[in-house]
Amino acid sequence: MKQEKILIIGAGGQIGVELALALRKVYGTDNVVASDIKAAHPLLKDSGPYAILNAMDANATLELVKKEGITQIYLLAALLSATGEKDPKKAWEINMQSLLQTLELGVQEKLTKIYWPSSIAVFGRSTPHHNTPQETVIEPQTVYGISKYAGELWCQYYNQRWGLDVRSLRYPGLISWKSEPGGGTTDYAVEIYHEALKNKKYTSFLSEDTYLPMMYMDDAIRGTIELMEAPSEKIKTRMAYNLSAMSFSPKEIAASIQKHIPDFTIDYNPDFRQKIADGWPKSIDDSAAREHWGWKNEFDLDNMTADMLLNLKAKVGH
Ligand code: VAH
Repeated sequence: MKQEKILIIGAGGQIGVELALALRKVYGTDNVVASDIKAAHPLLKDSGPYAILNAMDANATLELVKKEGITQIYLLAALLSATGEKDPKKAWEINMQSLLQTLELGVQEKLTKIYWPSSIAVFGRSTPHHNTPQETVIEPQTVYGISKYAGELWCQYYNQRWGLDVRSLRYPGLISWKSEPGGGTTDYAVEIYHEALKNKKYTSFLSEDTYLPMMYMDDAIRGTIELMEAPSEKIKTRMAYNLSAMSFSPKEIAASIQKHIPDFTIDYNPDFRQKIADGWPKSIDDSAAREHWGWKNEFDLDNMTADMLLNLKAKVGH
């Protein structure tokens, strides 16, 4: 069987850094080329093949795919929900053009697989907010969500029309310590840990009872690789699979932190991101992923908090 060689586009982002490190453990360092529009993230610097690549540059991407003998692409470059609302046209352009170019390249170069992340941001106010089903009313209210839903439909089209093996997950909010989030509405759930260690207080930009579906990055990375390694016949949808692990509010994550830092305090000053969060589900039904390809989360709020604080203390020496 031909050795798989993976190109990660957008390897400098919150998911990309961790996915590059994890995929290198599975496929071998030299078989995973990390790329981003900017210089290598510190965790990727001097740790394997790296290329400066603009996800919008189709020619440069094709050249790199040919030069490196790439067989799979993980396309992670995107503007997230909060950033996207500040420049809707740019968000649509980047999120959609990069995907359409990658899908087209996948057919032309006969790539074996493509991964492209979607998000629970595809759901909007008209969607049932509790235990949101895999198939339901989908009317996204942010440009990010619109681009992710449109992208899911394009992935399904390229699979049905040309047989491209493209797979996708609707990630919830992701919490990580190795890599930094960028421009998301759920970023508060990462910032709070840093602030708890540094200042023992945090001002949340979402109100105290704003429940959102969330997941620890370790689970998200493992779930992504398990999806991509599942036999094709187990993948029953080429839209994106709902994926979830837990739901919590700022008040609940603060209480989880206070079990380790008793004098930690939180207050609330909701900003424009509150309106985005209010349009999203409170909890997700991910039974399809669990039944079709065996998805199962391993982290809940309290063991995530313990792991986050332990690793952040070691990383930043609080
Ligand atoms: C965002 N972190 O906040 C992303 C995610 C479900 C949220 O897609 O935009």
